[in-house]
Amino acid sequence: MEAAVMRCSLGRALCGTHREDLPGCKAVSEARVLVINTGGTIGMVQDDKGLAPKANKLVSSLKTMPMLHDDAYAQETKLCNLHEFPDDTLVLPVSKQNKRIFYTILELSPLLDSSNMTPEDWAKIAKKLEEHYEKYDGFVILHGTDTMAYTASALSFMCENLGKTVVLTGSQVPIYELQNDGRANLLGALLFAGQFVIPEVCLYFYNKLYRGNRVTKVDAGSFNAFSSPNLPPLANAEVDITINWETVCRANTKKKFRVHTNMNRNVGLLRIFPGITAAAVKAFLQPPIEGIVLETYGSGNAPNNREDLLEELKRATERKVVILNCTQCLRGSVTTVYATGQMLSENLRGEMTVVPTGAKISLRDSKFIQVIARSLSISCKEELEAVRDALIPLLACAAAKLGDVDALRAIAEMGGNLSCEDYDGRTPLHIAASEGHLPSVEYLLTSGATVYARDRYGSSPLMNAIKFRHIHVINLLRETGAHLSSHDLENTGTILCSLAAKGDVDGLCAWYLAGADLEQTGYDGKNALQVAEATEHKEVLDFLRQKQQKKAVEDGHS
Ligand code: ASN
Repeated sequence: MEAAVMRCSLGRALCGTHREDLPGCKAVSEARVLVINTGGTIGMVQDDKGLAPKANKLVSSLKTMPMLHDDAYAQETKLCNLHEFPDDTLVLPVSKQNKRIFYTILELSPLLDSSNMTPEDWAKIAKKLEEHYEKYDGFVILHGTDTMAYTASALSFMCENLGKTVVLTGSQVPIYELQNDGRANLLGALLFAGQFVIPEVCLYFYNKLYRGNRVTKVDAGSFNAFSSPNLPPLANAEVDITINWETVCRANTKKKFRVHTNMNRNVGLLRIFPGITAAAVKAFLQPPIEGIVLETYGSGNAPNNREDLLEELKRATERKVVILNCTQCLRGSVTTVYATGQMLSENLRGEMTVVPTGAKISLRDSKFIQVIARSLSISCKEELEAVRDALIPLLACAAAKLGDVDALRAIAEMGGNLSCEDYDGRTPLHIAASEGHLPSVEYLLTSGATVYARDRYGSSPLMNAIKFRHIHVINLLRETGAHLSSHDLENTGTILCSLAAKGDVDGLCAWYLAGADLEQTGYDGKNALQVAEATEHKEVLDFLRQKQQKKAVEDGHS
């Protein structure tokens, strides 16, 4: 047992790789997911009044399900004590994509049937996301199906500059029953949250990943309970997982993630129907109502022979009630908006279907793609797209290596996804960060590149910038919300000591700016300052002492 512990810690201290990279182990990368359990049928049991949520039962039950918990591996990790996992952490078997996903279950209290949920509960969930945002790679929210689409939609607007995957899921039948949809839904949600950076609030159900603010519950009696009639799913998980990357909505920002929990409850939904009375509309629009979504016919039509109705709407707008016109149809959209206020006309989180205006650069316009298409005798659109998708990661990574912003822009205009990965899972942002090309990093961040991408070696763009000591890039990535993960931090103490021993101030400074704690100890219990004192590197000593004093002052203030 001792030998096993030693072998693991030594392997970790020496090369900072994952435990399954040790001799005789398969190279596997790791991810951590937080599962926030809010309730819903997935965790319900039958009591004398019917199905009701049952607290403190899910974790112990999941531990008995091999597809959702690899117990043998969990025992081994405990033995090696490599991670400081919170209680209630489970681990999936290694995925097809060679990922090991650890997930921790955070149970809210009380667990709710989602019919009982209110905006206060949405705020509670959003605050949990904010609190744990840096500690996890992705998030799953277990939720009842009845109002899951409402919560998903609300959360999508409450989460600003989201950079990580958030997936809501649940089930129609409790996970404890023999034939249920909970196991597959939870597994699928974990695989998306742990393996892909889809920076949206999504809803996963019956093999499909939907945009949270486009989905609706359509079936009370089928496992295939949700639909997103006006937007194709973001991804399908069947034999293979296919992600519709072009549809994925990105924050395109250099700003950090934040949540908004201040909600206005004085809003309502008014559906027009033949014969609706002006009195009903008037009553609905009375103070304190401040905004309504008006569900009209077809492409935004309402009776034009009903002066009485229009009069009530007009009076309401005069009182500054915001009225948003929305169609009752499942597909298509309205052509005009009655009255818009604040940011209602702006597409904030992909909630609107944007019809492209003006000339659009087509794939065929690209000289480069044309030449390749001709030499490969390609003519149809699908084949052209396949060529583009195969070439773009290489072209974009090459442009990032050169720091060629114009080339990156041209690739984006061709319809290329600048968050694409090369054969090593490296994105253009990884490459630009490694090279220290600040303008390219800046351009990529404002064009949807994610700071949370990890290559096949588990490295993030921030880790690459640290490695090559690109201070400005580190600062910019940090501004955008990049942070060291708990996995990155596992070996930091030893790395800092080794930099101190070598007198490498730039290296120490890079780690410091990236958010590392300079006082972290290495494998032998010493910290970088103690090593610097022993090796007498003056510059390193000055730097570390100065930072130590700064920290003491800050701690004194807090
Ligand atoms: N009533 C349940 C809920 O929404 C329905 C479900 O989860 N299938 O919590």
